[in-house]
Amino acid sequence: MKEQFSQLKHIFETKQSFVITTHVNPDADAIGSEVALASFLHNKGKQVKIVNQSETPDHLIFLTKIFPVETYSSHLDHHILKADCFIVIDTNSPKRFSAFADIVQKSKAYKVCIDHHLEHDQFADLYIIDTEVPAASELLYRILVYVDNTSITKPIADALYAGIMTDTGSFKFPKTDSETHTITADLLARGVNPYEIYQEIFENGAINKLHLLGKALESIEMHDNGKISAMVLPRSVFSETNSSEADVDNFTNYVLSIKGVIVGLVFVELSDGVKVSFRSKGDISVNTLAKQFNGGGHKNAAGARIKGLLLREAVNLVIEKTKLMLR
Ligand SMILES: [Mn+2]
Repeated sequence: MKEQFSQLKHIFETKQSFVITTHVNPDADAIGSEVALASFLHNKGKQVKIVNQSETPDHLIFLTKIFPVETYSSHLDHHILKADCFIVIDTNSPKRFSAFADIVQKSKAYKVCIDHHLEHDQFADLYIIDTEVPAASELLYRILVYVDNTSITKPIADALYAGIMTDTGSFKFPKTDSETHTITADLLARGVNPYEIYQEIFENGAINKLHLLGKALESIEMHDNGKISAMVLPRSVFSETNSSEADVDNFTNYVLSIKGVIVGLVFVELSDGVKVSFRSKGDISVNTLAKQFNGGGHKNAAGARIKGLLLREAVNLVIEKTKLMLR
């Protein structure tokens, strides 16, 4: 890993203009690591742009005060095409920024991928991937410390903390280790106020999101003698509660909260298919399950998008495959 770190340090020193992106429907780890990296490079006198496929969700807009985030439209193509360096963070597949993946491919920019997910696509010149870290923000922290330990300002620390806190499920998911806490301690020493970040992310919700949650909890079904739970959200619940797919954020926690459940599934009907989130406890790997549906992710958390099936058909199929896997 030190080899890649030193290569990236060289890139930071020699390139002038950077474009940074992340995955569709970005979470706090995605936006947090983007704005931390952008701010770091900007403070080094670099030209930096963050361009995302999706809009920033409301509860993460506070992070864009650290560094602005632009939503992709074709007028940004020339920026992407002429950048010296293109950095993808918190995803390793151009499919997850498909709106401008072809422009990125055309661009002669040096391409870097910084991520913590399994099985990356071939598109970058430099991969810095550690699937053992719970958050891309934690990996980015290690990179920034390596490049210039003194340049992690309070706003950068805030952004990294937001990413680590949320991707570890508030420091409880299996990959949270002493290293995570050591890093978090250092971020606090740099001025992060945990309650401030918590408040921004978790105490700024809208009532419609709670109404959506109510309907989502009611929808939970149990299968395979209580080993599998499934939350099923048809499009109608979003119009009924005046909410959107982006509001489904942390609902996966609830399907796993049930005693005896080892695989939790969340199904969201999209305009062009069904989004499935897979979660598991302990040694059960849902990544292999997600792969059967052209998805992927981590051992205990993965996702896929199923096209060409109605919601109920997708639910039945995934539950069948999950039962088979558990057999
Ligand atoms: Mn992440």
